[in-house]
Amino acid sequence: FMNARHWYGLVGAPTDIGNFGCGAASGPAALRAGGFLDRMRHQGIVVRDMGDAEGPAEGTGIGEHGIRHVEATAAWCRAVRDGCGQVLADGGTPLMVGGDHSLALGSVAAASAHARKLGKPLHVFWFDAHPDFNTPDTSPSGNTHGMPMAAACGMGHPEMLDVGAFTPLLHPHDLTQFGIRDVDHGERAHLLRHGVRFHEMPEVRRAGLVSLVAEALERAERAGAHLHVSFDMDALDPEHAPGVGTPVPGGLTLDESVAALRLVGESGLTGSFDLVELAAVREAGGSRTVQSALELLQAFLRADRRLFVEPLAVRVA
Ligand code: NNH
Ligand code: MN
Ligand code: MN
Ligand code: MN
Repeated sequence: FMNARHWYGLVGAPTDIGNFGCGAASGPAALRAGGFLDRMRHQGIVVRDMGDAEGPAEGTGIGEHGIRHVEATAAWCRAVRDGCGQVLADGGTPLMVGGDHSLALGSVAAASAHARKLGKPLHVFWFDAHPDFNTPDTSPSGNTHGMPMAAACGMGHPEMLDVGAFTPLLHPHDLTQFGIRDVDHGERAHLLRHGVRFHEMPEVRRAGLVSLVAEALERAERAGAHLHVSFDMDALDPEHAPGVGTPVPGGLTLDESVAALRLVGESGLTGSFDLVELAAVREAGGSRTVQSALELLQAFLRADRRLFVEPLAVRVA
């Protein structure tokens, strides 16, 4: 009979077009070289490697409001959208490994289209030092990796709004952010105006990451949501993840992040996952950031019991 075993499909996205030169293009190769697939296989977790999405190697220049490489960003996002969309269409859960965080617009576009087809709302959990809720007119840098969540919520450059089959892809109320500690002025105004739940570090320290995540999981579960989880490596304190483009002190510990992702995994609600901004090449000599990434993914995947459901015939034999 049909073996309905749950599976994850790794979609690599080797670019740093959203923050040109930041080093995140090396993320997928670094994770594979770090032994990710073997390590999972040894634990009975099958992750299929779908290979890397492809997009422009060069930037496409600086446009209005100083926005950088928006056409190239959109091209990469479309490739990621299609790669993740294929995994979803084949019944798997996409695991997008970046690459910079602009690419989450592509994975969220795939997730949102899939959720809509199933008649489910999309909820997003965003682990990051940054909300990535800038629009071209609030962005201090013009870098598109600071913009994907505003774009997903229907605000931004037309090229970015056009990545999805429809817009908005996400209701701001259904976006929950954790680990936030570097918010731009106009960005904060947007977040507050649109009612995004963004848990900044003082609140995380007061309430605890795990309990904030548990609360958000309850909401997602009540809503019957497709949950998309997006983990920016700079959510972690630089002690645990020095190899990122924009390190910000005072971040999440590896332990609390592992505990939180374990809870997310246990919920069985996750329909798509990103791990981004892994710029291991920025870390002198070491592999601390890759090790942290491996631990996070392992914690999440091992907790997802859907991966371990054996075919019924085997269980009753
Ligand atoms: N908020 C800044 C910007 O928009 C920095 C964004 N950097 C990130 N985001 N790494 O996660 O330019
Ligand atoms: Mn980010
Ligand atoms: Mn960030
Ligand atoms: Mn809502």
